[in-house]
Amino acid sequence: MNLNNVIYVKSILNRRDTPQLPLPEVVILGRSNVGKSSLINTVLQRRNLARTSSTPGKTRLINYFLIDQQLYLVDLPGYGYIKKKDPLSEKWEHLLGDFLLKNRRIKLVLVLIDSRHPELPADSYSISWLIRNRIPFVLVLTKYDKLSKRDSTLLKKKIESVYPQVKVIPFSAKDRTGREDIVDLLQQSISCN
Ligand SMILES: Nc1nc2c(ncn2[C@@H]2O[C@H](COP(=O)(O)OP(=O)(O)O)[C@@H](O)[C@H]2O)c(=O)[nH]1
Ligand SMILES: [Mg+2]
Repeated sequence: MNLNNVIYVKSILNRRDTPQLPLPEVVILGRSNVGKSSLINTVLQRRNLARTSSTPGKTRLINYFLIDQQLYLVDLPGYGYIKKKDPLSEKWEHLLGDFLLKNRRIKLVLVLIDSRHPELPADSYSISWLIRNRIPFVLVLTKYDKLSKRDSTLLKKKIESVYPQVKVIPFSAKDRTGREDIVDLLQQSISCN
């Protein structure tokens, strides 16, 4: 799969408007500002691909990118925009949950967690929700460059002990730590149909 061959497809509000092609999907989930757009741009080596589709007003939308006519990379709305006060609201479950549960083409969810705030209730909630619903996911620790060497090692160990069965990928859009790991996951997700 050629990661340089990528196009922005569309932004949708409703699951019914998902693109027509029956391709596998890798979905990106996380709070607003956690680094979703930056991850997409870093992994696909495009400076402004993700931002183009997340201009103000489009933040509640589900953004679709098509890689080499083979895989959709899907940028979900950040939790913060769905409900500001209570991320554990029924609304989250309704909007994102509906999308995640009823979309059988999802191969993997990348759950983005800010390395500096690894224990936010909203993130723990999403993780237990994914486990409960048996949706495959990995944890991506974003902004890893912001931690000291010591803190980053401690954090990775800690996350791995809290979620022993889960793959954990330290990631930085700044120094591109973890990019190759995510590229590998994208490649794998098209080969295991
Ligand atoms: N230092 C650093 N900053 C980052 C990283 N990823 C994102 N940011 C910054 O965090 C802010 C939010 O990133 P963005 O990708 O827009 O988050 P989104 O709302 O989840 O799409 C921006 O100011 C980014 O420049 C990273 O890996 N390292
Ligand atoms: Mg964004």
